[in-house]
Amino acid sequence: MKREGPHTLGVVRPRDAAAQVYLAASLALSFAVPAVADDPALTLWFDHPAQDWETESLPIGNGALGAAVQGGVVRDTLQFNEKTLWTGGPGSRENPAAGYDYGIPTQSRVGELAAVRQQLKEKGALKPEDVAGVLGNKITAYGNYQSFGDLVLAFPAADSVSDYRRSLDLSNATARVSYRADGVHFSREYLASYPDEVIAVHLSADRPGSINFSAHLQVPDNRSAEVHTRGKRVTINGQLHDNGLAYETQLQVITEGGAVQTAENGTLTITGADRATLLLAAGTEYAAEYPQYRGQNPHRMVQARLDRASRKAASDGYPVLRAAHVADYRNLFARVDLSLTSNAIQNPPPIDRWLENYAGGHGQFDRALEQLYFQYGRYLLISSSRDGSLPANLQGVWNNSATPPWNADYHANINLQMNYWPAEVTNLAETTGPLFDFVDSLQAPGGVAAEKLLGARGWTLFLNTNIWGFTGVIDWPTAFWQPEAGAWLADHYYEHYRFSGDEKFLRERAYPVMRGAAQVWLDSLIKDPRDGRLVVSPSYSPEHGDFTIGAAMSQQLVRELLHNTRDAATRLGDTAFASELNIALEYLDPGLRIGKWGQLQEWKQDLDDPENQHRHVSQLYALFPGDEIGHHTPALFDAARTSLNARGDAGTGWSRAWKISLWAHLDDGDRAHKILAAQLKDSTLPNLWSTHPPFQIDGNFGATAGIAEMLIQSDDHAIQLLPALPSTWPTGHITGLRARGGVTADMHWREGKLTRAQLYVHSDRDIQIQLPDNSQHNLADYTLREVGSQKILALTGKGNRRSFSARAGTRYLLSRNNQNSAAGQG
Ligand code: FUC
Repeated sequence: MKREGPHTLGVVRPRDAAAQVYLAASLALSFAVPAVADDPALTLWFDHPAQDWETESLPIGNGALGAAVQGGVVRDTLQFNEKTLWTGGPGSRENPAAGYDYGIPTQSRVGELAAVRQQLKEKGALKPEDVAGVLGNKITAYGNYQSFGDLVLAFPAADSVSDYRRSLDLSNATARVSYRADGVHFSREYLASYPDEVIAVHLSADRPGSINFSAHLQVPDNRSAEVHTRGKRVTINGQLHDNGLAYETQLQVITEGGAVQTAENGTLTITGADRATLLLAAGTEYAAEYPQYRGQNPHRMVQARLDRASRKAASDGYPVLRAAHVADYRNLFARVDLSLTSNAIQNPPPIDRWLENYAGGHGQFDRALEQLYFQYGRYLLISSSRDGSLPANLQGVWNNSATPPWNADYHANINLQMNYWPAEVTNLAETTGPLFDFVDSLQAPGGVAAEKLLGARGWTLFLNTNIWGFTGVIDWPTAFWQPEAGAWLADHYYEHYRFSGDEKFLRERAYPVMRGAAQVWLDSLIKDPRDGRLVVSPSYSPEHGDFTIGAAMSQQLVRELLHNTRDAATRLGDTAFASELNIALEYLDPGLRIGKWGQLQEWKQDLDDPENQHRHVSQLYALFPGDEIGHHTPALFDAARTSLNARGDAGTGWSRAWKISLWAHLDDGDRAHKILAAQLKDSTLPNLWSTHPPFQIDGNFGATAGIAEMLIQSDDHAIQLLPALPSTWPTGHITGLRARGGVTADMHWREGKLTRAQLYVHSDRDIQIQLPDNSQHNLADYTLREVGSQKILALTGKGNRRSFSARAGTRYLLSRNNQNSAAGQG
């Protein structure tokens, strides 16, 4: 775990005034409920308990733990998860004879691979079923992400219930249920604390002695379960039947006033309390270590966590636990503020109605919903990806099923990557820690996979992975062969370096992974007999068409990886490897071709059908998230637009989300916004979870990234401010976005024009600023000042792209001339 030492109240940064207000308000908690009012612009609320887990849960999480707030008045079920509770893997009894093989066949498949390559040389294309018949692998014991269980709270029936509200406030990552029953106002607050490693539920009422309820833990029957009680604590532990994975969860109640009874069956009964706090910890013996993936029995860890949190809550009270959580969360969340409305929304409708009434972005409520949806993506990422646990899976950390869709695993032909698209640009770089730890842990099995399946050195994976080092292949023809997945994941490391400029990270973390991923391709690219270029074979454009040689996405991904690795090798003095990469790059087919109807070709041959509206738009990788196509490549830029137009604006959740970023990179803010609107109308559930369908979280993350890409873009060439501002967002501001090269940017705009931008630069460098080439903007009308000294700096260059030399640790203000100060407020 990479913690910076104990998180205490001291982590409240003095400049984070809001956190201090929360702290003060929490400490002043009295019988008046709710203690802290929700921030209306950042709150999702329902006027009823969840009637359906998928569409109405309100999620909380601390990365490792997640919970879905249902909020029933008489029976409240808090379904919870811990990321490492999976069936399958080593020791699975699914098919004892076959066992678990990481998807990697015992015998090398290099001979079969050579045969497929030969056939492709001869025929040019092969049906996916035929390739899967030769290279696919019947798998067993892949496993599924599991629900850990439910914390069930039972309350006395009430004659009259009114004012019911179930809400989630993104400004402080707390959920709340409140209602009036028989004249008493009750409140339950739910949070998942990262610093204290527990889920907490705090129950209060405005009349002393009125907290009466029972609480028990319930776990699914696919495991052994022993119940132990000690004082006001209940423990359930056992092993999953499938793979023997040891798990444990503990629940503690702390009350003020009243009495607690602990029954042997594990039910805690609380009577006549003024307030009560429930604390829950959970874990398994999982360790991310190939080949066994087992560590210590979780008992001590779970016990220690709950002991620590309980001591804190018992001596200092729940407000202190809450304040530490809020401070920790806001340290990440509060970095970015987006405003698309001129007045903050005061009384938003319940989220299901708000979404239903959403009419495509016209009017304050629509824009406020878009704003909320953007921040929800950031909230979900913070809640499902924190250091010390696994990365966000297809459902983040939230799953209530024993057989979730796609096993709730990690798909790496776009989905896992998309989960992390918002991380850097929306200033949540810390959330990438679990992704890098996870990909690091794939090096060992991924090395065996590369050797057995490709006959290559280095490491890779082929499409999907679980928590058990699955790096081999499945046998589903539609998607089983994507060995470029390793290249794509390795590029995330380099992106982290490009945004942060962190040389130590490049040397110690990024480079070894990138080098291994690149090695695979040095060993397995082949020479295309047609033109002598180096190509990927067999190559498959996700998840349609035939297998061919050198499809666009394969080539683009490999080229980006070799390119980045070459740059890193040169920087780090690995010159021999840098020259090997240079030679390969010289002969590598770049996967960028313009076809007969002006499209960007998806395959090396000109096979594209203008009627094809498949959800994957893989040939556009080079436009986004790659940056090979941009203003610097005008012909390819136009071809990308032609292809994207033909593909249409529809799609599943993640597919629409990708298209938001793609249109943003084609400078078309209105088109990006049109897709965002469709995303909200047709690919979003009432609780704002994205739906494929079913619920799949990548669409949330991809859309949040898309909104950021509408407002800022950066590459080695320039930082583009407001590159794709839609006409429906005439006035607004965003603070705290990040650009490559260690820059943090705030922007204010009015009537579609940038009024001012502030850039905080973290290292000495030349910065090129680019404003949109439209009639609204002329960079000559702006003045650049150093904040503090007020010194005016010259911008050199022409048109809307000009540069200046920036100094580390300095803020620069770019403001539109002839504006009175009010106009600058945006
Ligand atoms: C990719 C997509 C599917 C689905 C799956 C989890 O294979 O093409 O649509 O999202 O991932």
